[in-house]
Amino acid sequence: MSSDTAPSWQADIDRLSEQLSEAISGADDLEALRAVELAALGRKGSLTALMKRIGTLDKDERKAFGSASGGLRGRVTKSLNERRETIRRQGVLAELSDSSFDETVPGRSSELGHVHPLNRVQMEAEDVFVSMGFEVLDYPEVESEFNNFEALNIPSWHPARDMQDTFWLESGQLLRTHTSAGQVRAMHALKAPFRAIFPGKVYRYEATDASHEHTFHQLEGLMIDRHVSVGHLLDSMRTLLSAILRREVTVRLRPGYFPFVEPGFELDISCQVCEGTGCSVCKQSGWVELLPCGLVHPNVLRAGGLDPEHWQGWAFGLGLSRLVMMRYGIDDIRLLLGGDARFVEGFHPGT
Ligand code: FA5
Repeated sequence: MSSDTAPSWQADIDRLSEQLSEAISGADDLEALRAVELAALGRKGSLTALMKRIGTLDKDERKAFGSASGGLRGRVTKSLNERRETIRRQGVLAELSDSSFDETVPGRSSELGHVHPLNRVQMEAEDVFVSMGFEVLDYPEVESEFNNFEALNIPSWHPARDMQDTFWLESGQLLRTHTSAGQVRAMHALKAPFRAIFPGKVYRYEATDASHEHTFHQLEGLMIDRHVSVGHLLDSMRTLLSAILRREVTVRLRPGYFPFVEPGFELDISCQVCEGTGCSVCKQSGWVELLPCGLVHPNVLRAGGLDPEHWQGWAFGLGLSRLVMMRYGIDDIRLLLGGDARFVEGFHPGT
């Protein structure tokens, strides 16, 4: 464009283009280049300021100015990127030519992680239940007193509260003591009939030993339908245990009391750590308490908004941490969440 026809801003664009291209090629390291970039394209940069001039121009000049200044911005961005790449490459070459650099030293390989055995067993249990038509739900660990106790037929005066003391928050909420706290949540969230499991971490204020932790995992199962039976319940338990333990195990069923089921049962399995002969995990009894269950109490159905005249349910609360111990023959529950990486490393994919 000849100088007599060139618009007044063209000279400014040309001048800035020249200045910036010199500054970019003169930047010797990444820090200097970043300073050039900011001085040109930052909020108060020279090119940013130039581009803002579009607002002061006549309508018919704006298109030409926009295209010229936009073109300059594109070229500057490209040059900045190319220069950055060149500086990086020069840095690598300089390192390689350093006489103290020994390319024969083996590199550091990164370790392959392991899925924690708790997560592995949980995922497998989820697959088993999903194959039987269950939904998998996830509920909060910080719960209301209502969901954890009252809705489950455990009012504040009930002695069953003493069996599950926990950590209370100043807000009056608590760390859930069992996954059963999700039962009324599920009844309100899903339309009956439904079947669902909700696995997760639970907390209790309790002295620890080989089979008791203050923080452990459970997996709750809940089935609501017009007619359910203990037979359905036991069959689901059997399907789960044979899938996870991959061997025939002896189980026993005995009556168990939980205010939120009627009737209630305890399903124990023969201790897989000592094969029933007696050890610290089973407290020398040969049996491990694993799976309390029962038919949902009418008061709980009511708390979940269901009419016990029309709906029935069964529920179980699997001690997932103990199931993991039985699967792998782990003789102390405290190893599971102890945080020692060597423990997790012992469980290879596929075990
Ligand atoms: C309950 O938590 C009931 N919510 C279970 C239930 C659900 C009953 C639905 C009926 C219907 P319990 O406190 O027994 O029950 O715990 C259930 C299982 O969690 C136990 O069988 C045991 O396997 C495991 N468990 C209990 N306390 C601990 C602990 N401190 N450490 C590790 N596992 C535990």
